[in-house]
Amino acid sequence: MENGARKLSDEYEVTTILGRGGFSIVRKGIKKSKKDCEDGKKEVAIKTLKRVSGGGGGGGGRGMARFPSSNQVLISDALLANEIMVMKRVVEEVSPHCNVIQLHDVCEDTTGVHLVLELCSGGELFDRIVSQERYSEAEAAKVVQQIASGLAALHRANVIHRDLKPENCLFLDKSKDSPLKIMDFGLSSVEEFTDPVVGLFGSIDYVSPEALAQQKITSKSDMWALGVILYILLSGYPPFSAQSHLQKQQMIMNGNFSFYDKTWKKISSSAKDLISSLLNVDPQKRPTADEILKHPWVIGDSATERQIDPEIVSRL
Ligand code: PIT
Repeated sequence: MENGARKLSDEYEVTTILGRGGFSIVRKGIKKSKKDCEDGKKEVAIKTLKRVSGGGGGGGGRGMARFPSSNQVLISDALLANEIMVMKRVVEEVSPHCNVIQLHDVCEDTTGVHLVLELCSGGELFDRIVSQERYSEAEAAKVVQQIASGLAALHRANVIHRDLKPENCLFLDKSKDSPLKIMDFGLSSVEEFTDPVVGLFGSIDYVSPEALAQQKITSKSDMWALGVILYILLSGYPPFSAQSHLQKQQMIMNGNFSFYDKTWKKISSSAKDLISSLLNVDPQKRPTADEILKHPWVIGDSATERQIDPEIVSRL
């Protein structure tokens, strides 16, 4: 990755919109120069983070501000700097890792910062599973293996993702064996640089009990989120669901989930053991990403080739 304040339009032709996040826009881009990116491709994804002019960023919460005249969401310098710091850390200490999105370049102009990223065009995790004809425990295990592998690399570099969810897991391309990539480090933190006692971040479905209790967030909080993802992958519904937000929070804090539903009768006990270990309210008792990679179900010893009920897939 090169540094410096070069103009985005000098280097890339920006084309279609790929997605809009809460505070950013992601568009497709094509590299203008003859030189390809490190991965030999010309197509990239460009995530643009707009800066709040004058800094400060009050009004929108968490450093965000929404100007009434435009519907543009702007980001404060602090959050922007955090995302860039995390991405740079990932570049220096993690990349290239096949399960973590690559950052190719950073361009800056008066409007904000543009992160030039690896283009993932294979779709989000759940969308892909829904469109598959065959889906088995073994395939779910392959997904868990890839997420755990990406997380292990991030955690080794002391990066905590903090917003791990299916929407942040993209397939590189549409091929059958496409790797799955963890992306969106907008809420991430580098363990030794950030106050570990950080308020409520991320989506409620995947948030850990310690985050709800405003306790220390560690890499184990990402492992909780992986447990939630795995529960949904095998059942089609989330482990903690309730009428009200408050009830849901209580269930999460008590680790109150079950395998009572008939859906779970057909699932291997090894998979259920793995979920139970990840959804342990005590972060210290949860396995690390490296430990997950050695788990018999993830390795493929006990994940069956048996088909998962199409009814489950239809709920994803
Ligand atoms: C793609 C395609 C797409 C979105 C992205 C990449 C976004 C990636 C991303 C976003 C972040 C971040 C790192 C990577 O910190 O639809 O290829 O906020």
